[in-house]
Amino acid sequence: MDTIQLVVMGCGGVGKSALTIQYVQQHFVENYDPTIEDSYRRQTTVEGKQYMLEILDTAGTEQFKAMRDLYMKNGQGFLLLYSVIAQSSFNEIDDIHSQIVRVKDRDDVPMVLVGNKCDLEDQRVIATSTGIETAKKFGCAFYETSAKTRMNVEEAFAEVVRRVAGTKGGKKASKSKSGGISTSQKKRCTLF
Ligand SMILES: Nc1nc2c(ncn2[C@@H]2O[C@H](COP(=O)(O)OP(=O)(O)O)[C@@H](O)[C@H]2O)c(=O)[nH]1
Ligand SMILES: [Mg+2]
Repeated sequence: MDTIQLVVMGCGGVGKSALTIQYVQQHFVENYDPTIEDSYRRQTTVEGKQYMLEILDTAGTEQFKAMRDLYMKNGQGFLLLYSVIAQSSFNEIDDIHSQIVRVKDRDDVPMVLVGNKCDLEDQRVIATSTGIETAKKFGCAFYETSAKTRMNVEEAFAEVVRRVAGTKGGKKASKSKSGGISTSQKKRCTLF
């Protein structure tokens, strides 16, 4: 079975740990130590093939830039998280994206842009269209998720795995699913 290394990145408090734990252990953590950086394993099947995922939930606690560069070098697929209720977390995304592209030294790194906490619709400050535009600019996929309700959690991880697998097989990473938030998903989100 192939192993795929995924890295979950984004500002403190955006829900990196909650999203990772929801994906791996199927429950929502209200309070998770923000300084814990850990990696998780989960098996998954994408397009009929099994993969072992090793998911690094980053915490921004690395003392040296070199450590950050190292996990970016080792990472094969990236989830770039912001919170739809925190403008500052969205402002950081450009920097994180450029750092990944610089370290990987290629601009087709398998990546998914994720706007998390979309269950908190009444507190939203980042419009869905803003997320879609940014994902288009990066040439990556886009999902709005909720680590709380589990909305789009499986979908976001599956998409990044598909992109890594596509690259591995020598095929061009599929971009057909980029910006892939449908109106129905959006509607489902506003229900909460
Ligand atoms: N309502 C809601 N709260 C969330 C969501 N994701 C994370 N949180 C909460 O936001 C806070 C920070 O989450 P955490 O996973 O620790 O963020 P991290 O620093 O990026 O790892 C915690 O209190 C979580 O319970 C979400 O999708 N919806
Ligand atoms: Mg965390």
